[in-house]
Amino acid sequence: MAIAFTEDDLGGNIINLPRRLERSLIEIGGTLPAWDVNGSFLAAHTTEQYHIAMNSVPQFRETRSRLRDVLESEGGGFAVVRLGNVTEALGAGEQFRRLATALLCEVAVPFQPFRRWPLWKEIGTNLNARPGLSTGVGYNAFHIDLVNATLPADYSTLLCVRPDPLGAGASILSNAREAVSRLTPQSRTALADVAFRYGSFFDLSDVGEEYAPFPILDGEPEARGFVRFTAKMLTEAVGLDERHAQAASELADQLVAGQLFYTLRRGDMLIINQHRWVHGREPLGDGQEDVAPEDRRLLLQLFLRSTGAVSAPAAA
Ligand SMILES: O=C(O)CCC(=O)C(=O)O
Ligand SMILES: [Fe+2]
Repeated sequence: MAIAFTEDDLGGNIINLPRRLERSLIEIGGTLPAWDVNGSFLAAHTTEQYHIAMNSVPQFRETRSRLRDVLESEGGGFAVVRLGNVTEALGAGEQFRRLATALLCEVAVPFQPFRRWPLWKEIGTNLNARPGLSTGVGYNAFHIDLVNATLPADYSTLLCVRPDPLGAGASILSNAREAVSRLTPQSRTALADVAFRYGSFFDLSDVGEEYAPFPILDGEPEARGFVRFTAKMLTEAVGLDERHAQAASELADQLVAGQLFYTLRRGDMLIINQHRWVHGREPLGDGQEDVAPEDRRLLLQLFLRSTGAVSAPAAA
């Protein structure tokens, strides 16, 4: 049963904007130009234009330092920026998306690894999709996005346009580094083997190469490496032998033992540092058939690449 954590429980990870800053962002949102992309990355001239606009807001600097700190500091690794009032004023269309993109440019570079989807990829609610998939209505187990790429996105962002009107679908988050530290040395040794697989890989850009099989623990420092994990590999037949399946399942248990819940509200932007935290989703509320499709939960997803991104490990 999901506990809805209050802002006090998640404390430092929730970033509320001062009213004056909200007002300035609403003004700026109306003036930001459309973005251009260069290959799969936001074009340099766009990031520069957005950067100038954001820096013209004196109150923004404090919020930016706090955001960077929450995403990078010891024990940190995810943030919820509360943009509800900004969405209220700008709507959830182009102006709001530009503003959210400009905010994210202050963290890292927005990019579009899936060539066939727009920069902000819609994650709607599809009653016919497999329940555990991103647009499904079921439990979406702990994972990092782009797990089978040698260079997954450094950050994954989920922006809530419409929460589940049935009140469910909380985001789940867990500190993967801490979960790993609670495992036995034997399990950690097994997780460092190049023995795990998940998913298909096609039509992707700037995420390195397909990594199959991959190690869950890559032995890299936290800033560079990943806990390359998806609990979905445990429920889908991927030919794991017993020792590796056991170690992966112990990690999944530890992730659940340390999990946090947060139900995104309209305008909430969840940013996850994928080097440290895994994420997922609780099931949506029962009875989605009775909710009009245009009222069902809708998120927008965007990926970020840290500047000075490191080179990808060579896939075996
Ligand atoms: O629906 C959600 O809240 C999460 C979706 C997700 O993690 C994904 O699509 O990768
Ligand atoms: Fe995800």
